[in-house]
Amino acid sequence: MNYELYYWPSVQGRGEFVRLTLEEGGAQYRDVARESGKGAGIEAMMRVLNGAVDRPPFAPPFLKAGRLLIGQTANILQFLGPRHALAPKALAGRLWTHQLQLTIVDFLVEIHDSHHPVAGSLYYEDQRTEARRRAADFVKNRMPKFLGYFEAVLAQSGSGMRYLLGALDGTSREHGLIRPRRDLDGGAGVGVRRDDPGFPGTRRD
Ligand SMILES: N[C@@H](CCC(=O)N[C@@H](CS)C(=O)NCC(=O)O)C(=O)O
Repeated sequence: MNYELYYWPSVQGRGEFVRLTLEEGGAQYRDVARESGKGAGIEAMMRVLNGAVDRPPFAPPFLKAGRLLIGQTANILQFLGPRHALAPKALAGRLWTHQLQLTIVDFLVEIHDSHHPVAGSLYYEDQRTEARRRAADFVKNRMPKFLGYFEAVLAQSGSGMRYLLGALDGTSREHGLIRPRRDLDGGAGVGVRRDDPGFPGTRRD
């Protein structure tokens, strides 16, 4: 199967969850918006987002897999995981994996919102005062709660604190945790200029 990943080319963002999973699964894929030429680039991605398909996604990332067009990061990972032996096949394990990924997505949103508490369409510099208040609460209450939860899951996974899913090495969900860590280390969201035309909040002045 040749996949087509669509995501904003100038940031890692949520696209990286999908990219890492495809890489780990050894899948062949095109990173369409990062390519240039006919049928590629941001224009190709915007055509899909603007409804040139039957079931348009709301936002990137989205993945074409044959005739399927799949949006929502956790949904894409839920599709890819079992296909590439990166997630359990049994229902209970799949649901648990998906549950963890959805919790990671919640965490990611809160990380993002601590830098953009007023609006995602405004730069961090335009909401610095509110961000300071929000970040203080995030650091005091929310971050320890999320990280404490993931540590507790790691501790009971029987993998020596290495994998949330225990015996399954290198699963797509482990990538889920890598991504927020990069954000917490000062990556996406902290005043980053996202200059892709069409990116929500891209300011032209
Ligand atoms: N819940 C979606 C969120 C997708 C999302 O917010 N994508 C961002 C880039 S990381 C975007 O381009 N959003 C456009 C918008 O919200 O208008 C997911 O997890 O995939």
